[in-house]
Amino acid sequence: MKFIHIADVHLGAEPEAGAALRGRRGREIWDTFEHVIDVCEEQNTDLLLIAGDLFHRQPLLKELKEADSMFATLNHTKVVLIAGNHDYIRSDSYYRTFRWSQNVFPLLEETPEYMEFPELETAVYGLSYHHREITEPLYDDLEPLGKQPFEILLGHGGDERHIPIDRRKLERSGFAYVAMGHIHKPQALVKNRIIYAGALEPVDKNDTGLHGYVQGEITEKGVRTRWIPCARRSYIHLELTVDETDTQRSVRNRIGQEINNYGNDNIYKIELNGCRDADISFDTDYLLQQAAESGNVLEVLDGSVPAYDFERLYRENRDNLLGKYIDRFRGCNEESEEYQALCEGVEVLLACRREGGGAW
Ligand SMILES: [Mn+2]
Repeated sequence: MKFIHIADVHLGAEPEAGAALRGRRGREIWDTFEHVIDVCEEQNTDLLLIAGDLFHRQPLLKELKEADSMFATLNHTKVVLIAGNHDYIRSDSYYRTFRWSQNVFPLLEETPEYMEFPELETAVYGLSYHHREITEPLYDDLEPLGKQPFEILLGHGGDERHIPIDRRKLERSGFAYVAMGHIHKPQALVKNRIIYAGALEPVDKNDTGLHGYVQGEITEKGVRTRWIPCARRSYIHLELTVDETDTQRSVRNRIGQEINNYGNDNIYKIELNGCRDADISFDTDYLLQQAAESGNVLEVLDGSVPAYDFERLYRENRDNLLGKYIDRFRGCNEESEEYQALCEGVEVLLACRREGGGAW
């Protein structure tokens, strides 16, 4: 029995993407979803498992129709899905009345139910969210009923407010495979057995790293899985360490090079750190605007500190507040928070002196 397991597709989301991609990310999520449907068709996949949050919020009727029209193209694959905390079954949800294509089997009850596929010797268990939050550990005592040789649990949650799970209980429960959703970072809780497919496409700037789906096969010998990255773009948090030789121009050029190295299709958050020349300051608006020429950039943050000659500053200011301030930090390690406080304090004191005409 060959399956593909996806989760947290969040159709209908419009993730942050930077000026050049504004309004396009939402479409890309649909395109990647369609790509997975095409893969199911090409590979004759038996089951497509969708572990919740197929939609980003209450699905519109046109969104259900759009998704179902893709499922309807599948000649072989059967689709099983549950609703997660984002697309939970509200009292007025279109999920309640929608008529799916005949190869689609939604498990929309609030309590566990199962769907049997005798021709695949498989049964799939699951339940759907009817509220935004479920704090009871509903999966902890769930056990397969032995209806079919291969029994799968489709689950969504795993944090405190969304069906907390006990990994060991779940491991002992007897399901051949547990297809999890909700945590956007792909990960295996138990190798080949309990897996978070991760968000199909990153939907938030903190969904860094690669995204994709799980391809698996269940035989009498057990389960084998492979994780396939397929997302169109990644969010990358880029840290750039500056030193005393850097200027606005050199940092601009280095950001451009980094974006070229990591890929112009990706979406960046850039943070400067390290010690800059004390006479240089970086204009982050300018750097953001320039970086946008090379790629998709959400923000440029400047966390660099000026590299002061503290000994000289101390000698020149030993009788005033600046000198006394520097003296308090004598001997602190350059990697420490104290050093950070020293740099930032000196920066403020010097700025005050410039603006205030010299007196503290
Ligand atoms: Mn979720």
